Amino acid sequence: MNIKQIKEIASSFKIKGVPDKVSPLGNGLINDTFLVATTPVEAPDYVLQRINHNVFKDVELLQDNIASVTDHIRKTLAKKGIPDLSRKTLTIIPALDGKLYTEADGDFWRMTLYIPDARTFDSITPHMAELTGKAFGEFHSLLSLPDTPPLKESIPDFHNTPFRIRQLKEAIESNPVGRAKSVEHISSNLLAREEEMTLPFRLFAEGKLPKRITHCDTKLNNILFDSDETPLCVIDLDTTMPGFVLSDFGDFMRTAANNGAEDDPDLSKVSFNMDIFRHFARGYISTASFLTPEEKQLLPFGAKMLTYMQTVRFLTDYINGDTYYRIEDPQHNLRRTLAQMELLNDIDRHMLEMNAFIQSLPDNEQ
Ligand code: GN1
Ligand code: MG
Repeated sequence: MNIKQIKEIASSFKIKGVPDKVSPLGNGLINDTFLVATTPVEAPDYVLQRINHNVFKDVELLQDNIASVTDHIRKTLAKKGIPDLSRKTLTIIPALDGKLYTEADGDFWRMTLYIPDARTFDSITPHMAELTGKAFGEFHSLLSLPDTPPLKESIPDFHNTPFRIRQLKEAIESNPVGRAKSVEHISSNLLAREEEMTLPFRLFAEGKLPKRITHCDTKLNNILFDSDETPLCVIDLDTTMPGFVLSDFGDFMRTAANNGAEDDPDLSKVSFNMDIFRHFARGYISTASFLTPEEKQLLPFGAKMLTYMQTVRFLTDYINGDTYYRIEDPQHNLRRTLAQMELLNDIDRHMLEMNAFIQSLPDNEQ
């Protein structure tokens, strides 16, 4: 794919101005993302993405979901009189034929408006974590309103822990590239925790835990911050679908409260940051007015379950021969697995402390 082709694809969307410069954007593991700068300078810039069709089988459903979410958020914020809406949620740019995506040479592409002077982070301060917690509580509140449109699952069983465990067992069983034996000490450790890690799914089946609309990829680098380091909006809405709020809370903790990197080769750098946890949790609970006592109590468990699930997913991809995540070298998924496992162990050590902190917070400070 060369620059000229990418510019041509950009021109098949309803853009203002003419595509001028194309550069790669972000570091997502699934889609390919480009910033398309336009001339004249007054014309907005755009984010063009090649959708990973291997992962997102139904592009129409995917884009309809995202449009439902962004429309709902925009309308609700507008009713509240909140200004600057094009910085507070993503704006989908339709293709010239009116569709929410376009197809070129068997690939699917989509476009959103680029939000200038905003950025993502790989680590944040406690103060920013508290503001981000508030923003997430608001995001979940907006998507818990009675007029929230129903969403479908863009990836069926995406944050379904029992399903992810089944996938790991299947990978070990079929052992397609002969790696299963070399990681048996890790897989057996993970599989021994099956009962513990599937608790929310049993509670849901018993009617004791609700599903709401959740983002399902609340990693730190999917949050856009304004130039004053306040959170603007959540991006990467691909996996927004019904789920447990503990899952979004937990995925944020997994990434923002890790003192190391998701794939850190130096395990001594990987540890859980309680200060980030406390600030985020305080912010989140202050705006998440819908939380039931069970949902609130399970928030720390979310950090554990999401880190566990990500460890299972990275290990499964390693055993399967790296068919899912973008990798930098053949050991990358193993490195990710080990780093996530290290974090999981440290989260375990902090569970009592986290639970006590959550219980000490008033239900809703609003
Ligand atoms: C993927 O594309 P990205 O980096 O936002 C993945 C998430 C994982 C994450 C791990 C659709 O997200 O579920 O948590 O990598 N997205 C999909 O870094 O599988
Ligand atoms: Mg992303």
